[in-house]
Amino acid sequence: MNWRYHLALLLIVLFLGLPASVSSRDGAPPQLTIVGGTPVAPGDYPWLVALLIAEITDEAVAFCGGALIDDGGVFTTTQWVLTAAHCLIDGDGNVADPSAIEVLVGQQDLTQATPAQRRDLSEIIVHPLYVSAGTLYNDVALLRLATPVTGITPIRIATPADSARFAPGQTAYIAGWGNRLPQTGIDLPAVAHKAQLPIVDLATCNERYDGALSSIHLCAGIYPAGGVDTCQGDSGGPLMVSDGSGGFLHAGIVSFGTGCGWPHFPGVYARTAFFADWIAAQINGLAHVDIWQLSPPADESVPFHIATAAPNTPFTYTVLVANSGALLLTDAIVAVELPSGATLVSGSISGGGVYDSGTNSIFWLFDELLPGEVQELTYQVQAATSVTSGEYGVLANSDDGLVASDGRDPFTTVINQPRLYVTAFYPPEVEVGSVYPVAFVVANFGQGPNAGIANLALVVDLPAGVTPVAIGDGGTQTGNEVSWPIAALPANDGVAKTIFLAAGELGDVLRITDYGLYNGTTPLRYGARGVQTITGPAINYLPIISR
Ligand code: 4AZ
Repeated sequence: MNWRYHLALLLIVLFLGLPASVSSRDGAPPQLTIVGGTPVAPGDYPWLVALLIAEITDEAVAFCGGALIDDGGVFTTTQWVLTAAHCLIDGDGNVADPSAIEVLVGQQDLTQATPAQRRDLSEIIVHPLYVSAGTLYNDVALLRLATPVTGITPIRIATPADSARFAPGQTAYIAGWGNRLPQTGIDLPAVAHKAQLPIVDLATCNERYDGALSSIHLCAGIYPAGGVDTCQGDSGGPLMVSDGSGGFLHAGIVSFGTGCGWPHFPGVYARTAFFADWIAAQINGLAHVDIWQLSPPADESVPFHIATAAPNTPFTYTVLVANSGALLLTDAIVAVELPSGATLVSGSISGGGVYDSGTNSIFWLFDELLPGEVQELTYQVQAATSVTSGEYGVLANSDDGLVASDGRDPFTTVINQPRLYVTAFYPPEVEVGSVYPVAFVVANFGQGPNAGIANLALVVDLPAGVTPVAIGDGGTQTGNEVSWPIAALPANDGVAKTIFLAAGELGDVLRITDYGLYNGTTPLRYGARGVQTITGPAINYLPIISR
């Protein structure tokens, strides 16, 4: 039995049979949110569209947003909507049928939608490397309308050359039909809402998303205060920035976030500029190729982005190669340099790849890659200390000539070092008058003899006015901070630290968004998600009276 199993048992025990008591409350007042927005007026963002459930024809029911994008031809005519992949894919990975979706164009008010504004789709194109693994990666899709829209201004998509326009601190604009009251329920407006907020530095944002984000993501929010954000229902819609001459650029696609408008957790967007050439390839029917190398954890209970290994012990690299364009690719060459310090495990290369010691690289050749085809290639290496992926890339031939990709951010596998992860478990709703636990779980996913760590403290900032009924596991409270010393956390181990809080009154919201691990006063790792509990009604059981 490993510690994760113990943890699961512990959590089950925690949420059963708790003593009930009544005590005072303190919850944040609900905020109006897109989160924090105001109604869109006609003409504000003419390119803003809603994705509608096609089979509901007596009203316009929006489930996501999107944007009409410039196709490079006549500016006021386009057939293309840019949106998020996760709007179109169900939990089993099935892509929606185009006939199930309509796009509402030129109308910010769902109650005023006319049949002529409800447009059919002819095609859905989802990025072939879309991954949903806690964090969303490559959350990008295009919708081709059955007939072009004319007379509506589309938005131009940002390219890497525009990067100063969506640099940290720049003002961005968001709009959509998403939830305005995520703290306490669902309030989906009929009229789209809009707001403005700054772009947040990726490294700062990544502190709160546990390092899972990369340069294919973009964050926006008021940091650390929160209060303005996109939310459920805004997904797929545009994050816009100034183009410097009175217009807008499409800089991000609403993708995900922890909560909506929460302190410390900016909203996360797919970075449009990263996908600009992929988008252009779909619109123009061009060749395109993608490659992405990852070192996923062997154990499925470990978050996808955490890659650790023990010293001199084999672990697997996965290389995803996609024909992400519209044309057949031939004679594709995939080259992956081994990380410096790593040695190849003999016989571990999949799919006919060949190791060349002169270049310390593995090469795979493919006679043909069909449009949409994804090849998953693997090999194993081992190393004494942490390694970062070497150069990798793919080159292929097409009717457009050669196409190439250098892949994504390099990926580090942590070897023989601690890799800390902090998260929280809590009931989403609690009964009025009850006492309930919030368990903060600290895990060290590091592997190897030197991967343990000592002298940690878990520190939880409680919202003003919250007084724990009890603090378990040796924690102490000073002001609004509860802290637990953790003398040592061995490799591949974890602990839970629990506070017991009192539910307030019906509709109260309690949210803890700032907790993390410290070494002295140095923050090592912040909590990977926030805590939010909502107080529900107490259930009163009538006594059974026997006659
Ligand atoms: C969503 O689930 C979602 N706060 C969209 C945006 C954000 C969170 C969730 C950002 O569609």
